[in-house]
Amino acid sequence: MPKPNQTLGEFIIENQSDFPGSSGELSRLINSLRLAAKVVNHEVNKAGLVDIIGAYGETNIQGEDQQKLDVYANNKFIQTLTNREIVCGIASEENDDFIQIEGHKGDHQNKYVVLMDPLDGSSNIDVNVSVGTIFSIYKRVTPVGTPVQSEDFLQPGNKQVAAGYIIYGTSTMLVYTTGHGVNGFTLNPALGSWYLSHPDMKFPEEGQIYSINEGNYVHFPQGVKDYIKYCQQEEGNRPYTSRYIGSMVSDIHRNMIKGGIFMYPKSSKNSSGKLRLLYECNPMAFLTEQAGGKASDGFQRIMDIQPTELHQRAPFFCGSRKMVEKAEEFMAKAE
Ligand code: AHM
Ligand code: MG
Repeated sequence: MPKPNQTLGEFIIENQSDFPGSSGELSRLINSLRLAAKVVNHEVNKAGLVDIIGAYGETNIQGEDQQKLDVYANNKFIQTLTNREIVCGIASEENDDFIQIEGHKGDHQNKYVVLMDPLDGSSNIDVNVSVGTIFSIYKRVTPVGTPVQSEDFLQPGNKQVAAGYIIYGTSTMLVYTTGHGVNGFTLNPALGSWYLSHPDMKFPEEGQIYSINEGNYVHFPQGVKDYIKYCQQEEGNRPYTSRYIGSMVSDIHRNMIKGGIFMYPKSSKNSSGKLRLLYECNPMAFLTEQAGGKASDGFQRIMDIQPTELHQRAPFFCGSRKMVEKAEEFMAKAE
């Protein structure tokens, strides 16, 4: 049972049994992520002070402009995990292909792969709105001792051993799960320590917030249009409140605490929506389910989708269980 005021380091030691196999590899991996997160946090906080904001002049493989801090965060997480020889492979939203990490002995001995979106919502940096890092961890499926292959990364979300996000917000938090509930730690920037501030986080079963980019309304499928109208009707605890930051980590973090649904559906412009299954949907789905919520593509459980491509996208409905179920009802009815 988590104790308040515990540091993340203490929490990891006390909850070793939450780490499958308990060889210490996964806890060292989480330790490396929290270290890189502190460095990235420092840089994100400086964004308004130094000339680090603005497009970097590169375009990522999704055809979007990269911001300088995306590149910085991507490099920092990759460097930290590579230098500490803690994983055998990394896939990042910002890289075309996955990276094989052989280790200094060249023997490919590590067993975990990390998939990440190093700085989600980075278009918000210029306007001082919260951004986040999302990570997802799997055990490799190819034999230890050989270089990682694409099948090590193309695993369904239900095979994740851990996932989490860092939210660089009014305060910086690290929220993660190893499949034994969700715990949130807040960074004390003066001390550089993460404190257990949100033990055993739970999505309320039912909420009153819906989060969706309604500017795309005309392009949405009929089921989504009908559900939005339902959210706006005056009946019972409705109309709901609409809240959309455009930074998924922040939108879902708020909904997890207050109760709500986040949606990024497909549209007539984009047949699979926008969000990436491996870097964004799966880790947020694992956290959501571990917090008692539900995550689907409108019809089926996100974590049961078998990925076929690293940068594959998926429609995403995620949040309080009853709200997601209601949205799915509307989707099925409109089929
Ligand atoms: P990014 O990975 O390029 O930052 O895009 C993901 C972000 C999410 O954080 C957010 O929910 C979504 O894009 C917002 O998109 P839109 O502006 O289309 O509503
Ligand atoms: Mg993203």
